[in-house]
Amino acid sequence: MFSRILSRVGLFAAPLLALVMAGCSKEELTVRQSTMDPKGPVAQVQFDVFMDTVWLVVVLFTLVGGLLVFAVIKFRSRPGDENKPAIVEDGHGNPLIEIGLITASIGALVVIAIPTLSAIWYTDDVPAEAVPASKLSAWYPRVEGGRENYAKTVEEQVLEVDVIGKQWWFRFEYPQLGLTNDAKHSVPNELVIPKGKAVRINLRSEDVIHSFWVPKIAGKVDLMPGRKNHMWIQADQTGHYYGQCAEFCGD
Ligand SMILES: [Cu+2]
Repeated sequence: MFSRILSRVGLFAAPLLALVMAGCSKEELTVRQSTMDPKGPVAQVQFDVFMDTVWLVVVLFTLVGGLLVFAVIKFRSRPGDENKPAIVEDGHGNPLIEIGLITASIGALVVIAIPTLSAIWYTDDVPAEAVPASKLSAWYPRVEGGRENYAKTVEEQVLEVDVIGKQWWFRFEYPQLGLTNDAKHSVPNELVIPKGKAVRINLRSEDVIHSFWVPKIAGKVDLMPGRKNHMWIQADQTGHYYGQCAEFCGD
């Protein structure tokens, strides 16, 4: 009996599993824009929250699905059941099970809430522990007595980049380095940051709603007209990371 059920389940499950696994190959994960291939602490923390949730859901799915399969098999109709009354008398159920399920649900929410909330706090702004290594003086070549010698107050700051959303493109400005709003110094579409250093990103829009997104570095954050927004990013490896606006911002 069980082997027949198993073979039937396998008939559907095996191709489905193969299909799912095909989407999980390492090559699929290393495309230009992939949240499954984090290359910095912000993307890593967000990916970890995702995986925490996935594993919890896998456990819940197995429990609930397993109970369902168990009930379907155990309480299936058997030969001779035709003589039994079709409608079973209603009962209140088992209060212990009900309370247990409510408690377990709350427990599952708490288990998800802890990494989620800590990730929200962590990704909000450059964390205190990352600031010492990310000061401008730590990475920007300081030419003694030369014109590149920035004021001490500036060197103590974390590198900030202003990201300005435009329709179909982004403009990047580096105010501390004097690379600001003019045709010569603001940079379209290509953001350059030092490796392994936290960078604070100030987001604003000059037209419509945009969403700044470099999947391997950090999750998307919206740029709202008339509002300031911020995020921080860090790339732990040298390389080119592709991103895009995650809002349709034309027309
Ligand atoms: Cu846009």
